[in-house]
Amino acid sequence: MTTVTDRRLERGDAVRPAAGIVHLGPGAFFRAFNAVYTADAMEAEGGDWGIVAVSLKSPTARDQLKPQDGVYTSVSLTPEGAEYRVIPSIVDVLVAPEDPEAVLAAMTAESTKIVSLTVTEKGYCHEPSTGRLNLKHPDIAHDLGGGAPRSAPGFLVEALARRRAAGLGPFTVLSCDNLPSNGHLAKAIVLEFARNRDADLADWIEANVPFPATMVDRITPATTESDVADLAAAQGYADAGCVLHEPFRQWVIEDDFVAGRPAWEAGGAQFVSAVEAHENMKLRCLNGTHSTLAYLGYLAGYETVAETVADPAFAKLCQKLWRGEIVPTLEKPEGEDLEAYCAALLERYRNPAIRHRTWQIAMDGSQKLPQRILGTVADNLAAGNQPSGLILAVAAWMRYVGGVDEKGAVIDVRDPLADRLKAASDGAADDAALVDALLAEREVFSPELAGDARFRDALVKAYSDLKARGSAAVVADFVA
Ligand code: CS2
Repeated sequence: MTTVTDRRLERGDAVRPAAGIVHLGPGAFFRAFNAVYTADAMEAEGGDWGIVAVSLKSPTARDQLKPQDGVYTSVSLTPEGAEYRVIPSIVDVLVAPEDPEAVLAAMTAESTKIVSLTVTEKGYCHEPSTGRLNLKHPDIAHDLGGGAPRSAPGFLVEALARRRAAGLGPFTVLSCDNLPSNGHLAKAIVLEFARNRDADLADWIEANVPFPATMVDRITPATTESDVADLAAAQGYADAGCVLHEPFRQWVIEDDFVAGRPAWEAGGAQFVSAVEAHENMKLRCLNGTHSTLAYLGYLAGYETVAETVADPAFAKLCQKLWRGEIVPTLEKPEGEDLEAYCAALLERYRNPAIRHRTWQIAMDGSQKLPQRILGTVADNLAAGNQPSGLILAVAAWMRYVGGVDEKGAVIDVRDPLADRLKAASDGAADDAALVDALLAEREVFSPELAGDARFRDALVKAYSDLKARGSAAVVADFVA
């Protein structure tokens, strides 16, 4: 069978751009998002914005992409059918643990103007409840010890230190993860790391390196083997690196770049002076209900988001959360209509062509809950409202991390704190003790929130209710 590379050569567009970006985190989201916008920018305006994609962990992306020259297919799944596009933005793929010096060489190349990141929440090695760098994180402790870096903060600081020593200018650090004020968070973490190494270096970074914040949005489920087979059947070529995603995409970026940037606006990116209101809207409205659907939907036996919201009670749950608990906490971002935004979200969740597993979204809840749900809960409590729906979502997370589903089957819980959370659940004498043990997890819950009796007592009730009656019945009652 021909490959995606042959297909591209047949079309005659074999000239590749030179590299201008190093990207940490070459997973499906990056391929469906950053690399697509960059392809749009280069098609519209040219420029040497080829991307060196770096995996900090596994060789999977390299093994998929290297044999096909970094080229792959982005498949847009509309309810009416699929649209295929070959993306040529990736010019090299590196695996950091195999050769950290090669990664540092790319990051310190004179031509590198931007280092962007999609390393997921846990890649920041921070404490999600406070946003501080976790100095006890094994990779951070290792990197501060001075060996070849392993963590994203470790690579960023080492590369910036070398650029400074060599008299090269800095690069822009562009966080594209679902974290609140992701640019400020990345900056705080990099500075804290640098300060633990060398105060002068930290001052230099603070004065010279921009960390623009971004809001990123495109639903991109993990690619499966059957997706690769479907693409081969539909298009007649093999592509192990393909990605599938919804048609919708939105990228809002603070326009603060030290050495230029691609014309991402050619793909529709919005450049603004402040991103925070956009980020909060997206994190709380989309990711907040995504996580809610993931835990409650998984417990109710639903495999995907589309299946979950096909149950009218779960669709109503989203609407009730948006209207009653989430939107009232938001500042309206410029150019957005919050009601229309939420209505469109439900349509996106309903897209029957997207198989986004509740299990996938349920991953890493300890890293996701604070910015997706707990901040909204705290704002409601401060305003004197009881956010009963979001409390139900937190109780469902507590059920989920206990590791046993409603039929008694084991749940494959993926979370950096999975063992600790399971031990806390297993050691508890009753439901109240279990809730208290999980609330004592300081990486997730702030002392103020954990100590709020309105929250804690409602959680115990919701947890017991879910355990006694099951998620589907509890959700149906809640929206009745
Ligand atoms: C999802 C997100 O996996 C998850 O936790 O909530 O990846 C979501 O699909 C994206 O943020 C959409 O932009």
